[in-house]
Amino acid sequence: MKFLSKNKRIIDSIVSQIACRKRFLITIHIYPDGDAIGSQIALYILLKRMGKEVALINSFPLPARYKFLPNSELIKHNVTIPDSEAAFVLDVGSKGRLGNMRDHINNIKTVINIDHHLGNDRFGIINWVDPHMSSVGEQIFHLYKHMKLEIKKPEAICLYTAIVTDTGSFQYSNASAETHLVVSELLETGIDHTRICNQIYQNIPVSKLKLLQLALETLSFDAKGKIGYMFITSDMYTKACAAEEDSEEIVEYARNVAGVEVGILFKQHSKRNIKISFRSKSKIDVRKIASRFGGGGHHNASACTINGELSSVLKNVVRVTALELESS
Ligand SMILES: [Mn+2]
Repeated sequence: MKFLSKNKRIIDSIVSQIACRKRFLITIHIYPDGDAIGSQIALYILLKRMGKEVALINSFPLPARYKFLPNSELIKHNVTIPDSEAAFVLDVGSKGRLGNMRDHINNIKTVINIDHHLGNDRFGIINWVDPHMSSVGEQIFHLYKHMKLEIKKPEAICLYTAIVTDTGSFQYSNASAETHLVVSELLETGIDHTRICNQIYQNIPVSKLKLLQLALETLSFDAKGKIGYMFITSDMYTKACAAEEDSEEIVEYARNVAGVEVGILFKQHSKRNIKISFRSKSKIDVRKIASRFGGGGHHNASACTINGELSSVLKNVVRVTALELESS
C-alpha cells in the first residue's frame, strides 16, 4: 500500500517507543465513539502481544453499544491512574478533548498522539497525524502491518468497528479506496461484520428512540431549506430517560432531509452549556463552521461547545451557517 512509505519514519519511532518501554496508558476523547474505542482496544491487544503492561483509562464511561467489543470490560474511567512511562492518545485533536484525563497526560513525558483530525494541535512528543486516514482504526491497522503482526479476529472486530463508525458505514468521503482494502483484509480474518453492525446499529434502546421522537418535534429549517436543525433540552433527556450517548446520530436526520446541505443538532448539557453537532452532505466544510466557535472535526462532521442560552446560541449558529452557505 502506498501509505506506508510516507509514514514509515514516524511509525518507526512509535515502534521504538514500544520496544524500549514497559508500562503504557491508552486514552481517548470525551464522548467516546466507535473509532476511539475500537482503536483503543486494538492497540491494547497489540501492546499486550508485545508483553507490555497496559492501562485503558478514559474520562467518560464506555457507551453501552460498544460493550460487545472484546476486552471492552478493561476500559475504565474515574479510577486511580497507574504509573506509566508512555501514553498513547488516540483520536484527540486537542488536549481540551481529554476531559479529566488532561492533567494526567500533562504529567507523562512521552505522549504519542495518533489522530486523523486536520486541525490536530500536535501536542505529543510523537505526532502521527494523517487526515487522509478514514479513522484512527485505519492507522492502527497500518501499525500492525508495519510491525508484521498478524491481525486476528478480536482486533479485526475492533478495527472494523472503528472504521465503519467513522465513515458513516462507508458513506463519507473519507472512506477511500485504501480504506476498502483495509476493510477487505479485516473481513478475511473471518469476522462477522453483519453481527458487528447489528450490535452497533440495530440494538437501539427505547430511551434513545424516545429522545429522537422529542428531537424530531423541534426540526426546523433555514436558508431556504438548506439548513435543517433540531435541539434537545436537558428536560428532554430527563423525559426520555436518555443519556448524552443516546443523541449520537440524531443530527443525521436533519442532514438527510431532501434539499438540506447542513444538519445541526443543539444539545443542552446544562442550562448554559450547549454542544452543537454539524453534519454536511458533501460540499460544505462544517469543520470551518465549528472552528469559528472553537470546535473542530472533519469536512462532513464537526462539533463545538458554546456557553449561553439555548435560544440565542441557536439563532447565532444558524445565522453563521447560513452566511457560510451563501459564500460557498
Ligand atoms: Mn476518528
